[in-house]
Amino acid sequence: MPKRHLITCALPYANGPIHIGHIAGCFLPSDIYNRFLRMQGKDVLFVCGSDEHGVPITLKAKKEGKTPQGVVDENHAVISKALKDFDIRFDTFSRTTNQLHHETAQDFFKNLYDKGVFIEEVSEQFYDEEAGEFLADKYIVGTCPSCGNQEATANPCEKCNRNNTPQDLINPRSALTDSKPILKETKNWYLPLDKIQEDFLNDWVDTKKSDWKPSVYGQCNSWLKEGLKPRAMTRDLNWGVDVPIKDAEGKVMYVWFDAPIGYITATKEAAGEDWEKWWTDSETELTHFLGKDNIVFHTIIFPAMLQEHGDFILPTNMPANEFLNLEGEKISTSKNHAIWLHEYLEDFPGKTDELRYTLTSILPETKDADFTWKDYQAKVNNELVAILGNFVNRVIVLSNKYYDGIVPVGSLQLNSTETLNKIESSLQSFNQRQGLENYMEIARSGNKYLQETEPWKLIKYEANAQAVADCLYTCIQIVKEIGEYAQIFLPETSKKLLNLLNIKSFDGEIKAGHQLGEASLLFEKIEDEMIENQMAKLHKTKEEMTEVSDAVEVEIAELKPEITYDDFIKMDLRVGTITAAEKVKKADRLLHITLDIGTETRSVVSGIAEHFAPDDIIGQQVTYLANLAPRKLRGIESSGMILMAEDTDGSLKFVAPSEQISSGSGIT
Ligand code: B3M
Ligand code: ZN
Repeated sequence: MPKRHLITCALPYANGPIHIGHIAGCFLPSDIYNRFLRMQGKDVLFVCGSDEHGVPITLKAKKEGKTPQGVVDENHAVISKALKDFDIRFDTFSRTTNQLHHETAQDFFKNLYDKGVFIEEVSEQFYDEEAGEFLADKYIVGTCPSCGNQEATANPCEKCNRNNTPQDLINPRSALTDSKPILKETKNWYLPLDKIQEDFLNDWVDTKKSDWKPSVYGQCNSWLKEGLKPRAMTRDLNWGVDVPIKDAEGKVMYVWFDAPIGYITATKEAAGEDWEKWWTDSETELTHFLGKDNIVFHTIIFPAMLQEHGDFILPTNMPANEFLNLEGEKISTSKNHAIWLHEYLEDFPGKTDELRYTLTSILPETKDADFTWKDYQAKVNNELVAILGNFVNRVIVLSNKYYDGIVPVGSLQLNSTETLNKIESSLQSFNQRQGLENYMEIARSGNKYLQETEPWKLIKYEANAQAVADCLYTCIQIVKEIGEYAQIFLPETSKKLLNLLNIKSFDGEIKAGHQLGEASLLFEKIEDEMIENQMAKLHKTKEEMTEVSDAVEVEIAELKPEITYDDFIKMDLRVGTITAAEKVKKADRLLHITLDIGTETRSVVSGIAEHFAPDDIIGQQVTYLANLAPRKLRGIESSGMILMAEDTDGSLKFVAPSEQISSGSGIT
């Protein structure tokens, strides 16, 4: 049994706010584990912070005309507020731009350097002479040798996905000055992972096979099988932690070197002088929570660093989660296909437990999972409201009715020890979804017991008085257990239950004679409208993104590349006549049009609602592209496309035959 537990949650990268994918990946699982251990009276420290270095932040700053510090200040504020409002209960939420962190990371680096751990290696890197700076890979733009994309950066080409090194790019340019970079020699410090693998990692990882999740062990093992290579721990960059050795002016640490040291910094912040025992005493159990994209750093690189340092303990476990999708699609920050935590909190005030519940019930523990708003609504309405909330409410209402809210003298008729044990063993083995299932079992069995006992029938006969008292006494104890274990899964609800039961803590039984609090509902139903609004919000951002790209195409008046006659005749262009039109609900730009094309009628959704009133265009003849693949817009099937001409002022005109002709006439 470890004496104490240090829990870390992967540091969110401060280049943007956090979304439900991050929450399901590590924030919620780590918070649940923390609450669980604390409830068991364990000595726990739970730390996190913002990860504020690295190239993406400098790029974002450049793009937005801000300083990197400005970018991370803004994001740190949004992230830390949202996590706090969401009841994620860190002991400290630090940041890697803090002075203390720079010192901690530098001490660490210096320790390895003094021991001669690093290999120094000179290599040729691109250098921008105008800016006087070495260029990180992401700062080098050029033409992709495979697809000709002129704006390709190193790493996967955005158009064709080819994995380009900076040297692969044709005509490389600097993203800083647009000038042509030269190759210049530079020295960097490498962690000899190949050697550390031989000396330590192979054996250490081998001992973890039965403890780590198969996905974590498997990923780690496949890296080891491939054979590790030395990895540079320094970068030629001016944003990060300065490398504290001479010879290294103008260099900073690799962001993945300093970021995990952030866990140590955060511990120092939380525990003060007492920090060392959390990192050096072998009786501390260190558990890292993270998403699957961070596995290699937590199973290989950070343990290698810790091992080489020598003073610190190694992690025991790192139960990484898979990814969460949204409405069947990958969450995408760039496409804004996401539910941002700070926005959820604004749109659903007081409903943190509703989101915690839904996300816990679908945590991507063993495979990717999917969040849908419909599912959220169903889980809240059919489970939180109908099962948990309903049971608690019935118990309080009946107690008030029969006993004026005073706990009757009764004996316990139902024992939930087995269920409680199940919750604990599930949580102990990081099966949190299962743990939540087990938790709901308390309320389910309470409901069932109440339904079967039917105190409302028993109460009619004086002879049943004790049976009614036993029933309500039992149910009140069950409500208490629901409240107690809500501290792990539904923290706001647990606070409400303290009030409902009029108690200060969940310790011990609720004794006969105790006065309960006033009845009030724990959860409200989620109405269809709230869900529709959220769906519309998701669609709207998507449409806006498409509009932006459309708009760019209109502005570029350049001729498009030549096509062949064969290309042209692939298009089935014909005349159509509009026979009906109506506005699409909650979409300002869209009209749903019925089009007669001679052989049949077609349903077309067209983005012209801001230009034409539905009634004015009935009978209008149009040019129609009939063989464009159909798609759904706002749930309405849209086949083909009505072609429009756009004037320089942005107004739209139909492209129509000069005189009325038969619907379906071909255009050639
Ligand atoms: N910042 C998570 C990410 O943004 C990364 C975690 C660091 S944990 C030391 O991918
Ligand atoms: Zn390409």
